[in-house]
Amino acid sequence: MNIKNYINGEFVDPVLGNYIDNYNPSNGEVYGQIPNSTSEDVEKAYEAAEKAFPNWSNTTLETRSKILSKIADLIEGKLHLLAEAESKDNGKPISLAKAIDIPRAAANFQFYANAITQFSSEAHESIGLNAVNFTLRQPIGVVGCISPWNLPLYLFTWKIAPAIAAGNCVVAKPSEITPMTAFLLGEICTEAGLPNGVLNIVHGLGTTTGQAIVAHPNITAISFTGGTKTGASIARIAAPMFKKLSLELGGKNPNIIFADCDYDKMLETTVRSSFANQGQICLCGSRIFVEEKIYEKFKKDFIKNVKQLKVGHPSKRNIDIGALVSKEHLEKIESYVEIAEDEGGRILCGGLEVTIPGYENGYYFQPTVIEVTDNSCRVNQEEIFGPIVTIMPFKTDEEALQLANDVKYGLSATLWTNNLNRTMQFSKQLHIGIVWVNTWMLRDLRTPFGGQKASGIGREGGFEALRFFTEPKNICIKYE
Ligand code: TXE
Repeated sequence: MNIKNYINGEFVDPVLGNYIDNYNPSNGEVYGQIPNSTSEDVEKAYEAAEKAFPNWSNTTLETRSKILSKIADLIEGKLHLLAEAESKDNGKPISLAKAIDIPRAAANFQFYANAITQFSSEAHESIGLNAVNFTLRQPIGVVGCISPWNLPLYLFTWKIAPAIAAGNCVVAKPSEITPMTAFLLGEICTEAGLPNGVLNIVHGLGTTTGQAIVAHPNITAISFTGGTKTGASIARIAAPMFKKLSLELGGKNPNIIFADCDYDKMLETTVRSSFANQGQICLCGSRIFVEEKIYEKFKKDFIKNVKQLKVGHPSKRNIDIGALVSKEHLEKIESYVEIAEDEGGRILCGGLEVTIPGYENGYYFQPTVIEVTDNSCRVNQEEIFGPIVTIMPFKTDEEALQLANDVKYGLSATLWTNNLNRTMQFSKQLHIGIVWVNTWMLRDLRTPFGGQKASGIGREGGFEALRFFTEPKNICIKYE
């Protein structure tokens, strides 16, 4: 199936007529083409957005809210279609797309349909000076949203929903590796009555289409989720242009397990937090640190459970792990097994490609557990972003905290303990954006979402995203 750009409410070919192949990771075959848009297409998208902005930014909150709700309903109504498209494009189990990705995309729109009606600004009376200040929170104008391949519609809509709820018009680009559900979203937005030009979707490579969005002089805010290196290159272009930036980047998250935890719950959740979505979630706990007292027991039980995970074709019902997103990514994952071995890591299970009969050219890999003895090794310091986790023992709270923080990333951490003092000490001293205690990836959309250090700048979620997508202006009125 061939995809087109969605500009001004219409599906259009790219101006220069260039296309790139779209692969199905489950069998390695090309199953469609997508535009490789250039700055000419981005310009057209920008013009449509700019034209739509005066009306959309003056549309009542009630009307905006109704349209966003309608988009949410339509996404829910197309659950099966969208889940199938996501699974085919990305390689993730269809059951996962149905249970998580697509419902969450609907929830993103529903959440911001509600949130925008509750968003308010502040007033400050300057007592004794006969003046009153109030803050106008105005939409920015035309904003850029760029998203990755791991949770395609989920993360695409996580940016678009607050951007349009706040009254902006958007030029958005999904990952070229997983463009399909973004393409389908265009039709849904038209059906929901979103005015033409409010959302424009351009497809293409990061270095052409993505860069053209970032470098566009009049797209003055960029919300990006993706790799840390890409984030840095975006910042290099955007910073001298003084653009507002939200960068949601990689993670190398610690999963810290103490002997006093609820063991069974921890074990089950740790299997999930290690390998959900083939380990391709920036929040996966890829460095597992276990208190020495229970280390050997954990190692045995964890490996037993991991070995039971079934790798298979994403459309099959009884599988836990689908295909990796691309051949390049599969090769990257494989290279890390070699790196680990060279550095003295012990492969406790997995480590090999999997061949699925009938789908021999698909990108399948075993869930892999590596025992390491030194946190400074590359498999513990670099984001692998696949079905590979490391395990390592620790003795004291201080040591665990030091290991957890000793990495350039700072996105999330999971802590397993029933000790309240320890919970508070770790929560305060971890250099990260999100701490989960005795759970993983439990999301409340009102909470601030994002990381510290090389995991990015800015926060998404709740009112944080509405603050990002608005410009605060102080008005000071003096009276007599
Ligand atoms: O991400 P990229 P990739 C990490 C993970 C993964 C690595 C690379 O470690 O292995 O990043 O993945 C667009 N200007 N994460 O290559 O390249 C690109 O087209 C503007 C973590 O897919 O960062 C896509 O739409 N845009 C992550 C988006 O940026 C550019 C999720 C992300 O692509 C661009 C995914 C440029 N110069 C990968 N270059 C997470 N934190 O969730 C690329 N893009």
